[in-house]
Amino acid sequence: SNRTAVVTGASSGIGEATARELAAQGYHVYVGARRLDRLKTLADEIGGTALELDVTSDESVAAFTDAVPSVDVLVNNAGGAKGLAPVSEADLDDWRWMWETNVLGTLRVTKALLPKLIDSGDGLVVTITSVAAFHAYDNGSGYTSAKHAQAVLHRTLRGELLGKPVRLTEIAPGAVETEFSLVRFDGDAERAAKVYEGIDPLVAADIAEIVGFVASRPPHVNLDQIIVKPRDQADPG
Ligand code: NJP
Repeated sequence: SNRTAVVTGASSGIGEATARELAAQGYHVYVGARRLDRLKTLADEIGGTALELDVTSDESVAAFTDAVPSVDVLVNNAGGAKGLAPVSEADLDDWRWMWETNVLGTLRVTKALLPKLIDSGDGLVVTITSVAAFHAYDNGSGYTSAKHAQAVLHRTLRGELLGKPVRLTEIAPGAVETEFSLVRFDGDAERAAKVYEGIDPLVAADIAEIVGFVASRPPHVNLDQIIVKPRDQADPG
C-alpha cells in the first residue's frame, strides 16, 4: 500500500514500537521527536522518514507537518510526566512542561494535520492518553489534569468530525516499561524502577500491537476508547 502514518514521540518507548508495527503493516512512517539521531536509526531500519519535532514549539510543528505530504494515520504519542507532588507543592515549571507537551502538543499537531487526514478518505487519529485521564490520584495532579485535557481534546473531535472520513481512537495505557519514569524523575533510575515494583508491567509492543489492530479495522469501524493495563495494576492507575 502507499498509506502514510505519522508517529510523534517515536524516538523511544510506545512511539518507537508503534512506528515499527505500522511499518510492518506496509505504511510509510514519518517519525518525529527531538532526538533526531535515534529517529534516523529507526527510520533507516523501517524504511521511513525521520523529522525533527518539538511539539511544544509552534514553529517546529509547522515545519514538521508541512514536510508530511499526506497522512492516513496520525498517532499522537509524544508526551510524558514530570515530578510527583501534592498540589500544595506543585512545581509550575513541571505543570507547564506537561501541559505544553501532552495538551498543546497534541493540539498543534492534530490541528495542522486534520485537512490531510480528511483528504485521505480513510483517516485515523490515535491519541495515547493514560489511565490518568480517568482518575485523580494523590500527588499526580499535574499529569492527571494534562491527560484529562488531552483526552477531552481528542474526544471533542469525534463530534466535530462526524460525517467526515476520519476515525478517532483513544488508547489509555497503565504502567508500560519505557523511558517514561526516567523522564518523570529527571533520570533517577532507582526512583524510576520503583514504579514497576510488584507489577509485571506492559511493554511498548503491547500498546503498538493494539494501534496496529485499530489501524487494520475496516473504515466503518471506530474503536472509541481502549484502556489497557497490566493484569496486576489496580485502579486508580
Ligand atoms: O515514554 P518515553 P512512553 N516534542 O519517555 C517524546 C503515555 N503513557 O513511550 O523528543 C516531541 O519512552 C520523546 O522524544 P524526545 C505518555 O504520557 C505512558 O511511555 O526525543 N517529542 C519520546 O519519543 C506518552 O504520551 C505510560 O525526547 C517529545 C516520547 O515522547 C506516551 O504514553 C503510562 C517531546 C516519550 O517516550 C508515550 O510515552 C501512561 C517534545 N517536546 C501513559 N517531549 C507509561 N509508560 O507507563 C517528549 O498512562 N517527546
